[in-house]
Amino acid sequence: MRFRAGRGCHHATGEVCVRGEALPPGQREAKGWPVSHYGPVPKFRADRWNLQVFGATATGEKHSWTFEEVTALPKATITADLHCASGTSTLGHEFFGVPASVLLELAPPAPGVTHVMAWAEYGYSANLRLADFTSERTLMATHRNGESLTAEHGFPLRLVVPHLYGYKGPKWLRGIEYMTRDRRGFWEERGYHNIADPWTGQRHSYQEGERPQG
Ligand SMILES: Nc1nc2c(c(=O)[nH]1)N[C@H]1C(S)=C(S)[C@@H](COP(=O)(O)O)O[C@H]1N2
Ligand SMILES: [Mo]
Repeated sequence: MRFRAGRGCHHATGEVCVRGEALPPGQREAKGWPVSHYGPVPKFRADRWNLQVFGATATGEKHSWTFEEVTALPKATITADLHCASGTSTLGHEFFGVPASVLLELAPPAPGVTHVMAWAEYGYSANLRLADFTSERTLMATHRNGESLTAEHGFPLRLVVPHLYGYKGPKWLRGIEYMTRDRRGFWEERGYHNIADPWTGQRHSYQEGERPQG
């Protein structure tokens, strides 16, 4: 077991874990920043791109931002590790972008919203409990380590949910759907765990009965 001072995970509640391990159980550190996703890398077209918030919004209306408008939104920096459920992790990314809290303020959910679906190009999706999306470290990243995201890593916008496995963070993010009940996303429908907490090893859907779902 390796230890690294100052590292720790954050639960959806924002509570800091007492664990000091660098890596969640069963993970090994990958060299560099490998690219991993299903399907092709989409081409970015600024004139066709938008970010939408839809579903059960407080006003009942759909919200939409152009790329220019997203660029002008308030930004923040977080340091985060990425943990792929297949067992590799990359550590210490500095992500810069729009905190989920900014979006929640600009486009608030209706009172009955319990979950969100994060949508990407080509229909990739990941469902999150509302508490995971509203976590203070959840961020829609435009930059990593001071540079614009590359196409392979999600340019122009990528969701980062540091306290969950990587499949909960769509690259090429295009939409947030507010939901009043849970629905499984792309990998969640294909045998991956609905919650995806790396610190308790929630990789597979068959584990879902094993622990309280928080
Ligand atoms: N749109 C989209 N986003 C995605 C995926 C995908 O297949 N499509 N794969 C996810 C998975 S399983 C992981 S581990 C991370 C990998 O991110 P990286 O390629 O930047 O390392 O992207 C996530 N985001
Ligand atoms: Mo992954």
